[in-house]
Amino acid sequence: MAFPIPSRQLFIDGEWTEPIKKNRIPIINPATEEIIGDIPAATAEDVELAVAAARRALKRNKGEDWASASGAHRAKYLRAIAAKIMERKGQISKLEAMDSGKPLDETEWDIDDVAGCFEYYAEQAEALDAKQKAPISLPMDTFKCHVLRQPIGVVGLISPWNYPLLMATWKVAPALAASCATILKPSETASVTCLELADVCREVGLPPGVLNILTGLGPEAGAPLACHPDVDKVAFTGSTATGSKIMSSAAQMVKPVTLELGGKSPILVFEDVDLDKAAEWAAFGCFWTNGQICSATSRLLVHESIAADFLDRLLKWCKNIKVSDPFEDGCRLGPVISKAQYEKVLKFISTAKSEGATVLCGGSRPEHLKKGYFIEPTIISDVSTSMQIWKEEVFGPVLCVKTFRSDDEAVELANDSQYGLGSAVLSKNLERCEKVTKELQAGIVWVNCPQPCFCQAPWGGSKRSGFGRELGEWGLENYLNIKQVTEYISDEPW
Ligand code: TXE
Repeated sequence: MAFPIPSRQLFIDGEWTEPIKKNRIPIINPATEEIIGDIPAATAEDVELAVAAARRALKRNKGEDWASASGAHRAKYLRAIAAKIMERKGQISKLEAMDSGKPLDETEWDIDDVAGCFEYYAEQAEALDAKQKAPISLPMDTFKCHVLRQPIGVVGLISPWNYPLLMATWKVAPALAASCATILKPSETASVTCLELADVCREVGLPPGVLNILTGLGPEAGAPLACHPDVDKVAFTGSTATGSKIMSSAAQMVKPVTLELGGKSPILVFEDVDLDKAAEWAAFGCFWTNGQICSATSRLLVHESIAADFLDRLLKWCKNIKVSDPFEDGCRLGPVISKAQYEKVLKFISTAKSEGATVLCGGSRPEHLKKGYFIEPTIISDVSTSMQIWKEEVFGPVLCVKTFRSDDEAVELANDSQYGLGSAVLSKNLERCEKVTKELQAGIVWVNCPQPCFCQAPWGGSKRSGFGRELGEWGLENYLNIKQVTEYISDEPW
């Protein structure tokens, strides 16, 4: 489907700004492999301008600057952004589908979630006003104490391509709610809708410099942003390898970071489940968004006694998943994001085969699709814990399967991972679910479902999946400095 891609520039200090080096990066539609436009490529020089603009925004118009604006004031902007996004939902969700290859109805839901997240953080900004100066009770009545929650300052927000606008929003909305001035660096692989967010902010009159958006390559635009001495905090979502680099450069300046990195999340299917429902959940948990979700439940652990019946049903489910152009009715799986990702996923599958695993379904491009980075939903069995497919994040529609005999073995296999982001437990026995939940090494445990995500609840991982939590009130705390204020209130000498 042809849909015009607006030609945009960088967004710095409230203005469209041509990158100093004038470079641009082509946009490739992953469903057709065609170049459909381009985005500006920022470099360190543009980062300088954006950081300076953000710094000015914090201090602009003494008394009315962004850093000390009330939460109620900021909430008005956040709500206006949400409303404008909903007004432009049709256009933005189509752009997202073309840029990322996600099915159109998925991108429509994503855009609803984007608006919902801005709305939610409007409420959080208002609630922050009420929390300011809340007294802390002390054991001595000669002192009075309260806490001030103040913006951390200028923040660098580096986001990935799998939910291009939503992942950016998970950072931008709480940072603005906290009164920070922001510089967003979206992924070069899918930046189109983040530039539309810039346009939305321009239309609603967000003060200049409060949100700057720099598209560009990771090493050229992301790295100078992350290690800029005038950036007070970095929030990053992406690969563990890049997260580690960001953490190293932040460590030089003792700069706070939050890192939301990769995953290899397990889904545990116990013997007492309803087989059909559980099969549907397992398919959804791994193949939703093409498995390109950090929390994709891509390791299926199923009780040995039901494994054969369960896999039968799961294979039937997979045959019903429609792989097609994202704009086709009923599409459930579009292409993966890029040629590089396509080749990477196929390489994972061929390595699994060469290591002795069995491909039960999928494993390649569907025959009816001659162009585009499409891969059939793939299920791999005969997997051992030493195989690459068991250990490493694929970030594609590939599910690997192992069986277990006892609850303890299931938990042990589930925790056998360098990652600790998501996990799901399917069982009718809620006592067991509670016990297993406590034992799983993960930031998120879903019981009798995988993948639901609500902006009110904390999101983040442990181990090599990173640290810090996004969303909910935790997401807001990421962008606040907590200042203790203690006053001596007695007339008596101390
Ligand atoms: O990630 P990168 P890529 C995983 C997934 C995927 C793999 C590679 O397994 O296959 O990572 O994807 C910016 N300094 N996830 O290459 O490089 C980059 O421009 C500062 C999991 O896209 O980590 C982009 O904006 N920034 C994940 C962002 O970092 C740098 C989502 C992420 O890109 C940089 C995406 C640098 N040196 C991929 N280098 C999840 N957790 O959801 C790159 N960037």
